[in-house]
Amino acid sequence: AGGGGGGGGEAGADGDLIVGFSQVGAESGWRTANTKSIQGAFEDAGIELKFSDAQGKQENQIKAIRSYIQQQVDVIAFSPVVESGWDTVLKEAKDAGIPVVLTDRSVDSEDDSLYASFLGSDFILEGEKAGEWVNTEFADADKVNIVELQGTTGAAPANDRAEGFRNVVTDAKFEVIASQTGDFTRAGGKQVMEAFLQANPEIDLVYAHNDDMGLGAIEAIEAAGMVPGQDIKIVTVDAVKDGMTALADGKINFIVECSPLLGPQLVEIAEKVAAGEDVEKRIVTEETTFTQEQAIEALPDRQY
Ligand code: GYE
Repeated sequence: AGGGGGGGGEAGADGDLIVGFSQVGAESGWRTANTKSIQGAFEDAGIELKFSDAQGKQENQIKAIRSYIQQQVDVIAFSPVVESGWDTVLKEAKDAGIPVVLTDRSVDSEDDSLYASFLGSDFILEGEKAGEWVNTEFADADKVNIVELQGTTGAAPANDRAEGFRNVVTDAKFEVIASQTGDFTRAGGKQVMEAFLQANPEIDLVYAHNDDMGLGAIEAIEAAGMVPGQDIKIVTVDAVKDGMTALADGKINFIVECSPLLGPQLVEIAEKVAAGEDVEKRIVTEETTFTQEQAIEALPDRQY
């Protein structure tokens, strides 16, 4: 990789290429599957991947990116834990001539020349899909009390899934009576749901920004002597195996898919940008939604 001079853009054969990747952490089933997909894809391609886990901290990601710049890797990829605060370090990468690929989550930088490409889901659309199901499911209801388990504060999927949901759940009969972060973890979802249940006797629906928090909410609802999926309906995002199992069991009512299998596409993008080829600035992941019947059907072949 790199060799002398500009750092990026000088790689020859794949065997030569070095990619540095900074992962968010290991907060959810989704994240574990994402890490596996990325590590597996680079291994299959015979490309050296330097991997670091930021344990949910932006400062750790910034440190990792700076160290990749110093090591003159050919490409830097990362999944930004939060949306804001990246301009300085992205500028450092740009000045060093190292292309950056945003993976899974985006940044809110005004200057899109700071990165080569953004590969990941449309989180606003995911929130809208959850909201459309809610509109249909509660078409005949007079009043619907919703509690929301938000993802990590400041993270693109938390911001956008909240926004998308509110874009379509607009009827006056719907009220989000409580909304708090559960940090995308099962423990966080459980803890916040316990507090929601104590403070609000009438909850009709949980909107959880990921399966793990929905699974935590199920535990809290059951501990309170209620039946998840019946007494309180639950809609989540991701469609990882544990979430799909809960959906098949009727404990979750609907899941919007968010695919973590970004590895093979990331390899392709990294090879192209390292070779100085053009890539699309935005590559959107294709996704579906699941009802209980669809979950039962999909589960046997589910990879993650
Ligand atoms: O939905 C959640 C994970 O950024 C899309 O992060 C990802 C989200 C995913 O912790 O489970």
